[in-house]
Amino acid sequence: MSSLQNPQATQRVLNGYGLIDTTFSLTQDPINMQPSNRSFQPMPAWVFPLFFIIPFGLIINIAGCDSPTDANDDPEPDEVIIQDHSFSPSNLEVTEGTTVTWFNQGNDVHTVTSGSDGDHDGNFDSGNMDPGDEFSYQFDEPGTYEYYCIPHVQAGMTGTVTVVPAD
Ligand SMILES: [Cu+2]
Repeated sequence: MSSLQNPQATQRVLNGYGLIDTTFSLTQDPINMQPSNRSFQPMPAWVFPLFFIIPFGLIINIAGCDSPTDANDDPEPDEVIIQDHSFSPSNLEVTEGTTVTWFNQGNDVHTVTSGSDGDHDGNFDSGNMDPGDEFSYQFDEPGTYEYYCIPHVQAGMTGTVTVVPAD
């Protein structure tokens, strides 16, 4: 039988088992067309692990996101959000030994600099923090620690960390 007498068309489809080539005889009634030949092309072996790796990676990403992502998130008890141009909360109370982390979620450069009225007392200084930067400091001694932002201290961008003794 020559191909002229039995013209065929091949359609490659992706179903749940992989790629399947389906060959139709064009001389058949198009309405009742049945596949006359099927060749099975199995899924490559490297595809199968992706079904597990991709969803698992997404779960890890979501679970790992415990730091605040925008200014509307509530800070954790040991976190301060830096906004344009304030610290939130501006007065944070922690127990001794706590490491406090500041997150710059504003659009400007800010600093976390210990002291008051623009006078640095030498305890801690973040240096310039670009948007997205963070700075941590561990408070080992009970007391009241004032700090300010160097560029914006005149605008009242100040904060306090109150460190209380552990029980
Ligand atoms: Cu500032």
